Amino acid sequence: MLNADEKQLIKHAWEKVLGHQEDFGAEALERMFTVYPQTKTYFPHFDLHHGSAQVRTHGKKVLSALGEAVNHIDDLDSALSKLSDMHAQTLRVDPVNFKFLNHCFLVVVAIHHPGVLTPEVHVSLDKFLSAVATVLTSKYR
Ligand code: ZNH
Repeated sequence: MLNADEKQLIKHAWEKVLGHQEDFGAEALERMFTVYPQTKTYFPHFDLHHGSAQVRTHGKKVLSALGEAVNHIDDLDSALSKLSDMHAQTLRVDPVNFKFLNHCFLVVVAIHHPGVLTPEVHVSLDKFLSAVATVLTSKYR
């Protein structure tokens, strides 16, 4: 999984996300809904138009959860345990969609902080996001 250097790179890169959780989260979601429209089926109860307050609120929740995961990077299983239950038991999001959201989030970081996303940071963040997705889909059956 993630080695000590990669964990440091992630913590450092995350500082660039702090203060922008709502913007970056909403932007990642909006990209996901546009580029992978099948993902919209999980949000029939949301207004998905550009600037939607619901998307902004949800984007902030998702990025705050990711921030918590960064803070507990050595223990993702327990840090994400409740969310993992929720995604497995209630939301039942097809795991492929996590890859879509992760990709969109990386694009958002690249746009806003091109200098931050060196290949080393890119691979570290990619591994981290995959690890989070693995935990969130680990209780599916
Ligand atoms: Zn999810 C919800 C996170 C992915 C879908 N999420 C949610 C929340 C959170 C999250 C935090 C909230 C919870 C509460 O409220 O408590 N997610 C998350 C993360 C991730 C995710 C971190 C990765 C990274 N999701 C996802 C995907 C999808 C989803 C991919 C699809 C596509 N979610 C979802 C839904 C919900 C959630 C549908 C619910 C919403 C509402 O509000 O209704």
